[in-house]
Amino acid sequence: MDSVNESNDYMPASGAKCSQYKVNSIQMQERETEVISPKWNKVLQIVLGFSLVFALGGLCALWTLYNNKRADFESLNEQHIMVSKQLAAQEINSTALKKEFNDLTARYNTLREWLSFYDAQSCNLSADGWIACRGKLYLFSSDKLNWSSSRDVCVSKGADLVTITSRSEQDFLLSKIKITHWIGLNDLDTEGHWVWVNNQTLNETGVQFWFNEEPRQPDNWRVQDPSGENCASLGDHYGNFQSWFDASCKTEKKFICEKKY
Ligand SMILES: [Ca+2]
Ligand SMILES: [Ca+2]
Repeated sequence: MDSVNESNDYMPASGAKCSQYKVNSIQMQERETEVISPKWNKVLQIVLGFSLVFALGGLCALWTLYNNKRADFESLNEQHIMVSKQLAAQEINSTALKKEFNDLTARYNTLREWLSFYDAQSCNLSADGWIACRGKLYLFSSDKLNWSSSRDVCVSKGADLVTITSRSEQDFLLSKIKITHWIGLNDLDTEGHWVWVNNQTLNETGVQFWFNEEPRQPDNWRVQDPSGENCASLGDHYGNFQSWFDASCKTEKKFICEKKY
């Protein structure tokens, strides 16, 4: 019985020890918690603080960026409106200038045609088909020959291929032809250096009426004739009779002779 009692006495004692241990352990944990919690709280507060600062900084940076971009946009918008207004004003000026230019061109062409008609009226058919006009005699051929043969025919008649020295002379000749004709202009001696049969250069005569649209003339086109285009004609085969064209001298065309009288 004593052993049983001893045993029974022991058990309660041992249980009390366990309980005490548990109590101690809880108290220690609580103390640790009490000691640790403020430390982690502080860390968390610092982290949160930094996060807030960064977040606010980011928001400020975004706001600043937005405002800068907005200011740039408004500045560009003002510039765009200003340039649009300037362009509109220039368009109006350009339209007005174009209209003025077209009016002037129309008046110029009307006056030129009238003068040309007047000049033509003052020119008379002379003997052997020659037309006398302002101190010169002109002959418009009925045959087609190459440039050299054309010139030979003119020379054989005491003349030469025509030399055009003024707008009114150009207009008079144009009023008399329906197809392309050789004239006395060539760059046979030096490519690109155009001279009349009387050795006058274009600078000396002061006028030239080359075709001024694409393909601009003279273009010394070599496809038809590898030696190029070294003789000039009034008009071309496509119906452009208002201008000069360089062509292969071997081409056969009608021609215009000229001599003084
Ligand atoms: Ca040429
Ligand atoms: Ca040509």
